Amino acid sequence: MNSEFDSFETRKQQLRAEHEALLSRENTPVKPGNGIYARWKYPVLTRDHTPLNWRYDFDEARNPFLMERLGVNAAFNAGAIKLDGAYHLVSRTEGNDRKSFFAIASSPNGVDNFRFRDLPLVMPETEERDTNVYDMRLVKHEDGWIYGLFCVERPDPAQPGDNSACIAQCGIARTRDLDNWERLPDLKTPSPQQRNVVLHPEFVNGKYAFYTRPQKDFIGAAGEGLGWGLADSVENAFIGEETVIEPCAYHTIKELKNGQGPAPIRTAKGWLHLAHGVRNTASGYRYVLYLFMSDLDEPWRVTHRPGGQLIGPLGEERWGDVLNVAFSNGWICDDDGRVFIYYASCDTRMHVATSTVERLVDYTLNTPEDPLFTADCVQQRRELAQGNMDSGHTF
Ligand code: M1P
Repeated sequence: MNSEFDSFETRKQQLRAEHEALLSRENTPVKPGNGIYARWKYPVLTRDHTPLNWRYDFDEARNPFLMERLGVNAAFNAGAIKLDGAYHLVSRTEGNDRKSFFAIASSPNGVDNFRFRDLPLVMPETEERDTNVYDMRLVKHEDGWIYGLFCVERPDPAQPGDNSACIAQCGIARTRDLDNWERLPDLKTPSPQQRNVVLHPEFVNGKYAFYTRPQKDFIGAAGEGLGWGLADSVENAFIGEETVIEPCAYHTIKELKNGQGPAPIRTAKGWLHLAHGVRNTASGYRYVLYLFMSDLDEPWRVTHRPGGQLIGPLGEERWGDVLNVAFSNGWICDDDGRVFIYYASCDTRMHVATSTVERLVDYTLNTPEDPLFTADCVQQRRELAQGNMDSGHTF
């Protein structure tokens, strides 16, 4: 009878061959797509992309069975930045112990061949230890630093003994090279909890500007929407007044909560924003991605709200640790206007969809706003179909 376990050496060779085949697999765009963006066939990061060295002890004396010693459960919700010609993702990498940590994976072309660095990133802590950190938004600010803003989770001191009671806040760190990070004090805002905080890439009225997400408790947002606030300093960031600029709305994709994705992209027509919207369903929350645009001089003033979702979980993207979730906190805009939208499915893996600034701006300016009433939605669709029929297109 065949043994289910091969020798140490054979298993080692198999593990390495499989890993290399995965890392070097060529990705391809799925055609014809919707014309707004192209999804790419394979996930760009999964737990299996993480280095074997992080998971196995390859010393036969210490690990004679070549067992996985520290498993990795998922690689998702990655921040993104292009630096020195390479596409970098700072992945939320989750160990089998449920703790997330940051790790950088880089690719020469942005769509495949992402390889993690030899070691995970070391994020310095503040005086208050971080139980968990995740969902980094990377932004190259006009002050010259690259900032990483992320969620920091700690137990709620007001509810000792309740293991589900925790507080989410916004951690802030900065770097020049992605290798060495300086941790700054956490952001302070009027909201008791914060998640999905993003730094605007430019000063606004001489101040650091933040997109925030006021929350009433750890899971529940305040139901108001995506917020905005200014801080005099980033070294001791404090927002005194938080204003909702992109509200939640009944019977829309952002009925329950929403949150800024990555930092917005400056375009000739305005700041282009990617966000996630959440609604409740009989099978739990559904997270989808959507676009909106705000004014170049007054980024807090939203000018265009194309109705509905841009990207929702599709096919195998629908399953994973947290079902029905598309989430993005990273995109890259190349000098030639090509946009790489990195999105995670179901808190499990990372995908890429590619587009251009021109296409996304066209979509944002020309997609009608959600009219909020079904009869008006029917009217929008009838006008589209009628226009086609009038010009002889009878598909
Ligand atoms: O599980 C889905 C997402 O839930 C949270 O997002 P939000 O704060 O908008 O509800 C985050 O924990 C995010 O990481 C996660 O993907």
